[in-house]
Amino acid sequence: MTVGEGLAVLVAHPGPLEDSASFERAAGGAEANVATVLAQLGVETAWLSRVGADGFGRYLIDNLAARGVDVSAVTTDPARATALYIKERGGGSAHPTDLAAGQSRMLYYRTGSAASALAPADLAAPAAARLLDGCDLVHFSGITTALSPATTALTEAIVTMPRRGRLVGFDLNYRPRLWSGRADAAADILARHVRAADIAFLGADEAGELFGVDDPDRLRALFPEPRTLIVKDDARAVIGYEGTHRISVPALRIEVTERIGAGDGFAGGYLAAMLHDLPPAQRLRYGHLCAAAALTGTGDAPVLPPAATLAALARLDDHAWA
Ligand code: KDG
Repeated sequence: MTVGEGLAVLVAHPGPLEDSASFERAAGGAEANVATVLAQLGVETAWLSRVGADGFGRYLIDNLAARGVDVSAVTTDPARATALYIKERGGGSAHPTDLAAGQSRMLYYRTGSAASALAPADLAAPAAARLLDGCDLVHFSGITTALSPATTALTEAIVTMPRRGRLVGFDLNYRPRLWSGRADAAADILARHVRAADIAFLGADEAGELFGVDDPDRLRALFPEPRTLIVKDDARAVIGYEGTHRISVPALRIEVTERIGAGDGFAGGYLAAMLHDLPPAQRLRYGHLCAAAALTGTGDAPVLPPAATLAALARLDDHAWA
């Protein structure tokens, strides 16, 4: 199960917003994206969230359900709106812009959204409790933690509630803008979540910004607790620490269309391979491949190649990947 906010995404055609006359609608939100990757990779997956009683909320529910995600624990809140963000993309404009081709900017319209009211009680609601009972993994990210004091309480509850054999996956996803007014608390709270997780994903750059450490081995020394710590040094490699074992798989060299969603692709690919009991190197390769699927499209949630193609690519040995 993944827990977090879904957002309607309006992807602007390349160029600054003043030049964008039309927008393509897509579904986003870190944990929703991870859920779609897991479901595409054959993992029975549910998404726990809240949406508004509006067209974007219905769109998100339908979009995830169509990709095989169980949405029975999504609540509709008539008093709040579904979150929205606009993805402004660089390139393709005669006007001066600070965004180069391939770069993008996120403009959030999510303050007070339906999902920002997610709270510990949502875990105890009948549909959620039933799903939690039988699930092997609960995954969320630091975006959910950052949305509001209620969502911080929710993620604290996820990491502290009795596990009953369930694993907890946590992706740091540090978004400074979401912590405004509580910036001082971010490092403490998110470090606690990393330590409490069974599988934690950190971007070296965001870890550097938040914890002042970006070197993978130093990050492992700082966070020895999670059985699995994954440090993504994006352009170069991803380093996975499994207990005392360290494994590094080089990044793929690909032509990037747009970067948002790559981390979710990675987390979903890694977690699916882990839940399918594949060996550690293949888990990291699945992560890279699913991230590549996100990097080569304009949406946030990747559309994956057929399972057999992914499996063959993930089985290629280190020599082929280097
Ligand atoms: O990781 C992708 C997400 O960044 C995107 O879908 C939207 O949840 C989002 C965020 O806050 O960045």
